[in-house]
Amino acid sequence: MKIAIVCYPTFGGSGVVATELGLELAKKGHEIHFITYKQPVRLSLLNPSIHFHEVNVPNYPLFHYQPYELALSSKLVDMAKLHQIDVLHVHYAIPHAYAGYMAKKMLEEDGIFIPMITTLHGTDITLVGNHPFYKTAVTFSINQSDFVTSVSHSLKEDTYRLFDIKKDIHVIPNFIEIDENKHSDTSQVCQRSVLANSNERIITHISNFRKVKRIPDVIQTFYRIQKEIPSKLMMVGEGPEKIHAEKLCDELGISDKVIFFGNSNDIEQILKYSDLFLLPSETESFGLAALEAMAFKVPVISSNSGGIPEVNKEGVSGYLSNVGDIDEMSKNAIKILKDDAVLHQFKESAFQVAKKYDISTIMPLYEDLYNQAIQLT
Ligand code: GMT
Repeated sequence: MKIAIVCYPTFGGSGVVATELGLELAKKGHEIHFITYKQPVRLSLLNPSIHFHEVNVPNYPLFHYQPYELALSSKLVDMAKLHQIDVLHVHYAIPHAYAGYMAKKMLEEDGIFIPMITTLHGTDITLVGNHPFYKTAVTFSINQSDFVTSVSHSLKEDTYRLFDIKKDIHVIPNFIEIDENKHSDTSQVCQRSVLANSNERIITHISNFRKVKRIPDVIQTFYRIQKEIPSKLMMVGEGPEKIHAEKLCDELGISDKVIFFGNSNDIEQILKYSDLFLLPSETESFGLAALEAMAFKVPVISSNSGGIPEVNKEGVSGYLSNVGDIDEMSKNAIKILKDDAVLHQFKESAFQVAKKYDISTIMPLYEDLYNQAIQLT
C-alpha cells in the first residue's frame, strides 16, 4: 500500500507515534510518504520505502497568519497524484483533518478518491480542539474522515462528550517497540555514573514542559522523595514551564540534584538507568512517555486522569493518585524506591504491562483499518 502520513514533526507524542508507525509499515513493505513542514525528529530516510515531502509556506507580509493548511492541502493533492497514494492518514485533528478533507475534495474533482483516516491524539480534542474558535471546523473535519481512531478509550469518550461526532471511533492504543535487551544494553556512551552516584536512585520526567504536565508537582514530589532516599532527578524536554522549574529547584535548594537535559533524541540512554518515572499531568489522553519508561522497566508514579489508567496499572506498574496529590505520589514513590526487592518487582511488572503495547500487536490494527479504507475506493 502507498500511505501518506501527515503529522507534526516535533518531539512529543503524536509526531513520535506517527513516525514510528510509518517506519514499521515501511519494514512490512508499504511505501510511506511523510508530508509535513520539517523532517520528523525520529525519521531516518535510509529506507527506500520512506519518503519525506516538505510543506513550504512562503512568508508573505500581507498575511498576519501564514496559510499552512492551504500549502498542506496543495502538497497532499500533488503528492497523492504523483505517487498514486492509496490511503491518507492524518495524525492530530488540527489542522490536519481539515487540510486532508480539502485535499480529498480537490482530488475528487479529478475523479480520484482517497480514503482518509484521522487519528486523535489528545490535546487536539481536550485542550485546543474544544476551543469555541475551532470547534465547528474540528467537528466537521472529524465527521468527514472515512475512519477515526483515538489512542485511548478515555479520549474516545472525551471526543463524544465534547463534540457532536457521528462517526464510530476505533480505539487503537499507542505502541512501543519491545526489546527484551535494550534496558540492559550498556554499550552506549552515557554511563550511569554520569547521571548519579551508585547509592542514588534515578528519577526521570520527560515532557514538553507545558502547564498540563504540572511540572511543579514533579519537582515537589522529588523534593519529598530526596529527603528520604538519596536520589537525582532527570528532567528531559523543553517548554514554557522549564524556567519556572529551574527557579523552583533553586528555591527548594535541590538544584544540585536535578539535571535539565533539554530535548533529546537519546531518551533511551536515560531511561535504561532510571528507577522511577513521574507523570503527574492534569490530563493525558494516553501518556506515551510513561509507556516508553515502562518498556525500559521503569515503574511510573502518575496522576489518574484521562487515559493514564489504561497504561499505568495501580500496584503493578506503579501507582496512580488524584491530580495534585503530591503527598500520596511521594509516599508511593518512596514505597517503591526504598527496598531493592520491591523496586525489582515493580520494574519487572512494568515491563510485563508494557509488552501488551508492543508494536507487533498494535500495528495490525492500523493495517486492518487501511484495508477497510481501500475497500471504499
Ligand atoms: O503530551 C503532549 O502535550 C503532546 C501531545 C501531542 O499531541 O503530541 O501528546 C498527546 O498525544 C500523545 C500521543 O498519542 C499522548 O500519549 C499524550 O498523552 C497526549 N497528550 C495529552 O493528552 C496532554
